[in-house]
Amino acid sequence: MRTLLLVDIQYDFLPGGSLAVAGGNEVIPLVNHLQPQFELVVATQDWHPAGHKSFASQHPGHHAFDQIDLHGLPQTLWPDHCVQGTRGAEFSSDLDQNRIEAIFRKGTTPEIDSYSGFFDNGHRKATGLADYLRGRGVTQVYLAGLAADFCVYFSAKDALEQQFEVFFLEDATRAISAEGYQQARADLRSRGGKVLTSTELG
Ligand code: VGL
Ligand code: ZN
Repeated sequence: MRTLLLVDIQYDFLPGGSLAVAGGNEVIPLVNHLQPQFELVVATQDWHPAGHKSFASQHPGHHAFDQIDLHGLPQTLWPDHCVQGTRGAEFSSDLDQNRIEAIFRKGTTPEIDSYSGFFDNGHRKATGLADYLRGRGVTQVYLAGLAADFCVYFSAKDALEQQFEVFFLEDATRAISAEGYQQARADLRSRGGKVLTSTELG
């Protein structure tokens, strides 16, 4: 049993959003087309309280994309994004949501960031996604969405650690940084993840 995991297809990660990923909008028609090929479609949603500590605005003297130490973890500082209840946190209205059976929110704890749909960045708290997927009989996780080098990558890594077979749908993602994505891609392959394009979907 396989699932399509749609990561963070939210306005703030799309052109015009506060943390826009170049070409992010281009994945939407593709994932809409892919959804009927999966028995189960699940989504993640970045869902930060206002004033989240991953926001550069909470660290005077720092700027967006600076690296800091946050309670012992390396943290990239981001522009304010995906604040609960704002339009930027909503899924794009172009995304077909009718087949999404469950939505897992992340990044809700103010003091810790959460890239993966499975765990926060300190691996302290699970979202319940792994147990949900196992409960549905899923063994294979196909990933798409934004951003390839952050939330899609960290979700894929955790899915591998959780013993799922992982398929990274490369043409259905876009990255924040091209170099960061090349590293992420190599790392996933070294961990046994498969990187493929949607045309190779059987
Ligand atoms: C993401 C940075 C901060 C993502 C979320 O969805 O890739 N990136 N929050
Ligand atoms: Zn975030």
